[in-house]
Amino acid sequence: MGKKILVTGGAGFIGSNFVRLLLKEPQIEKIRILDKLTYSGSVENLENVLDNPKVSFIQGDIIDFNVSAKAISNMNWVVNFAAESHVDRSLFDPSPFMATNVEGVRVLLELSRKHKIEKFLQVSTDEVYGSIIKYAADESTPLKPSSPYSASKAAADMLCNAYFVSYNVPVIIARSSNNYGPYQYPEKLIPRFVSLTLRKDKLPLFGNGKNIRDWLYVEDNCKALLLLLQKGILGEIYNIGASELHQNIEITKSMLDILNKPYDLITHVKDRLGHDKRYCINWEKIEKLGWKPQAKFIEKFTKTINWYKKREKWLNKKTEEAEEFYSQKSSNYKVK
Ligand code: NAD
Ligand code: TDX
Repeated sequence: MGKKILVTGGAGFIGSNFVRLLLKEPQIEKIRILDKLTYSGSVENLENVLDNPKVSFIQGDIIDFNVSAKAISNMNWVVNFAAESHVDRSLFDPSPFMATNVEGVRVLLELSRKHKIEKFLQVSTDEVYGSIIKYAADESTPLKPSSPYSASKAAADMLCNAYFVSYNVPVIIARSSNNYGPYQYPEKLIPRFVSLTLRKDKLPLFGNGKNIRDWLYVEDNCKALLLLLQKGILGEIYNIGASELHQNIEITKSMLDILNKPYDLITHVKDRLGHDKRYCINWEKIEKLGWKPQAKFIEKFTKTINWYKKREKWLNKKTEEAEEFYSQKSSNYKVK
């Protein structure tokens, strides 16, 4: 029997790439997407997907119990991508992060319990470990989130564990590193900098630009998530990384090389508050299930940059909105 799957946040960056992967998977009989369509979600991200008869779409908020109940009914699996996902926005106003990323997850867990869902996959992040100056965090490393965003994701992980232990809700947690690839909203480093470069604007590198992230191609992440649904052990946590550790300044210079633009577009600006210096995770646990990232970094990074370059009109439209946040709010963190 095929599986019916609810994908929350399926109109966002990783969610829309995941739905595309599911469409190639014969085991998947039905895909239902629940998405609020916040500023970062868009049905444009689901071009050539929504007309597939396997796919249905509900616009709604995961916090809304009745909407989520309707979305979850008759499903076998739930994958939760729905989240407020941008660190800088969480520093400006944490409240929507607590609402969606914590209370929203509670609603989905409660409904998964009620509807006897077979598997609930929570898409978490390597940011829950905080800055890892040396070595690599494994799944038992204590959580030390630095931003309201990562604190909200850590809280959701704890809630998932509590629902597994207390109510046997069949939860699996995936902690992925920084994804890159198509359909990412241009508030995030790579699409933002491609867009600003094409507009001949300055590239605001936070602080000294030496912060390190582990860059994982989105398709590899999606394959890992699918594998966890198929083979992951209930109640367990799995790190998903690529061991592609690069400083932001290196990423920026490679991007400028690919676009054949000068380095003097780079401008160092005031650092992000609480800016994590380095993320690095050990992903041997998922490797033992039979997953390895396939992407060759420079090849997929170049492909990603060219994907955005070809969609300059779309990128420009999104950039107008994204830059409004940075110009009006980000240097003016709210004190509540
Ligand atoms: P995104 O911002 O592109 O997408 C989030 C999606 O969730 C959007 O479509 C948005 O409309 C939807 N959404 C937001 N609030 C909602 C709500 N209350 N109800 C229903 N839908 C709602 O984010 P992304 O980069 O695709 O991240 C997806 C998930 O992966 C998030 O949970 C994030 O924490 C996690 N993650 C992301 C990365 C990364 O590098 N992008 C890395 C690790 C983990
Ligand atoms: O304009 C910028 N200048 C800059 O120097 C932006 C947008 C970012 N940066 C730096 C900050 C980070 O060190 O680049 C790095 C990457 O920043 P983001 O793209 O904002 O990602 P990050 O904060 O690392 O978080 C991302 O990866 C983990 C996602 O946004 C999260 O949702 C995910 O959990």
